[in-house]
Amino acid sequence: MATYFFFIFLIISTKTLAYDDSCAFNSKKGNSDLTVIHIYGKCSPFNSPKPSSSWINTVINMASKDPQRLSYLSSLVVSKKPTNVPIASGQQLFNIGNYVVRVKMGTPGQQMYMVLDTSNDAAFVPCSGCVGCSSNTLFAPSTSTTYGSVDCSVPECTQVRGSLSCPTTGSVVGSSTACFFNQSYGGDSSFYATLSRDSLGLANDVVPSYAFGCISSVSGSSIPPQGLLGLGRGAMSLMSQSGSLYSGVFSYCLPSFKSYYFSGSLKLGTVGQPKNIKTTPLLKNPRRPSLYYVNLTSVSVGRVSVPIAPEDLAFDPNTGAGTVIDSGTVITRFVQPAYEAIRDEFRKQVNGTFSSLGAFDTCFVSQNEAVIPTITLHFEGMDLKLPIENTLIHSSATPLACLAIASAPNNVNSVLNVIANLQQQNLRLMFDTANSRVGIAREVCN
Ligand SMILES: *[C@@H]1O[C@H](CO)[C@@H](O)[C@H](O)[C@H]1NC(C)=O
Ligand SMILES: *[C@@H]1O[C@H](CO)[C@@H](O)[C@H](O)[C@H]1NC(C)=O
Ligand SMILES: CC(=O)N[C@H]1CO[C@H](CO)[C@@H](O)[C@@H]1O
Repeated sequence: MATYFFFIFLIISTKTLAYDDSCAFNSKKGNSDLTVIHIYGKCSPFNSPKPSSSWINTVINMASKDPQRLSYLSSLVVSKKPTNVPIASGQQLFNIGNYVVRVKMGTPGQQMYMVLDTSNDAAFVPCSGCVGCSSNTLFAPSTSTTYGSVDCSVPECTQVRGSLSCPTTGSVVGSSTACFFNQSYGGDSSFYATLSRDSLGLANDVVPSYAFGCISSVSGSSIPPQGLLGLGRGAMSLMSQSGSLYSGVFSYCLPSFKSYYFSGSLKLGTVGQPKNIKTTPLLKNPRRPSLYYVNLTSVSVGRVSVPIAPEDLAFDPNTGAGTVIDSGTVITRFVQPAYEAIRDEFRKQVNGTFSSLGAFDTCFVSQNEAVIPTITLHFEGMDLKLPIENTLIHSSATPLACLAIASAPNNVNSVLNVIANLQQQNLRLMFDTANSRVGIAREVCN
């Protein structure tokens, strides 16, 4: 009897170890809901090695890539030709790995993990035979009955490739007219992809003939193993390519970085979206059609409206200045004068002794969180009061807490404020591209 129980226990525990139901990516909530997991989360295939340092160090580590991400976002907004959407340099394009969803590419569907990227339109997937890709989940076009490469003559080829012209020779797929791009990055590296079409399976939906870049070679430093799902606003984005299926609407709730075991969700389409949600208009920048620009008008710390020069927040399509909501930057960044004004007011109200830790310059011994002032972002028509866990990041080793926002790198292109992941966690952000608005509501999705 005891042996019998032990045996059952063994089966259960083995099963729990091998496969945990909480890691099932199948939607239980709705047909168009996908599970969103943090790249270092328990259910992520990319979580090994599990970060051994404390999570504040993990965040600091991840945030160390933010300056590159910001320079990528900024470099794109100053592009001279409005009709040519530049594809990002690979290093910066792939320098994002925060939250992933599981999708199925092809027929029958092959499981792929893709990073959510609200500031890119195009999608990229590492494909079989890829030279230099570090992934062991590669998409095999040859086993999909619905796969096709895209010809140079189609408009999508120009859209994804920016100002590069189609080559007449050198295609690796055997046709000299296949649309491909060879993008250099990081000085001595490049990646090579063929524009392709195939069915994209998202939860219970299928987007037929979805155009994406099939990566066939990477040289130099390796590209992260996961694919990239472009959720931007431009022509090649998932919303544009899925047309009436989702009516241009999606929302996500990102789980906390800290919650190793939990997942959030990506809801596609109008069904099941929050009904009573405050929204703010999206602003259009023709020079950077992918980005979700919003009108941030002021910032408060506690009851104090922080004195920020209007030009540090103002939207300017010519310079790219303004505020964007991005799923790929780790901590929220304000241009330096705006950040310093917010920080100084915060310090004044917290009245401690402050030290720096990584990207954070306002760390202090936090005794009573109840008296920490609330930071409110005032958008046109919508206020976002940041929950305390989106305002402070705690060190596990010491009693230190840090203000979890930072200054944008102070270089030439530093005109952009970016509302990033850490400030978005446990909120539902709903992007309505058809009606040009974004809504934010509190939702604990951990
Ligand atoms: C892509 O371009 C790089 C240099 O920019 C070159 O070294 C590499 O061979 C090219 N790859 C292909 C497949 O054409
Ligand atoms: C942003 O909102 C303010 C206040 O409502 C308004 O005066 C300004 O024109 C808006 N800016 C843009 C670019 O829409
Ligand atoms: C966070 C904190 O402790 N704030 C205190 C700073 O000092 C003022 C005045 O002494 C207090 O009212 C705040 O509570």
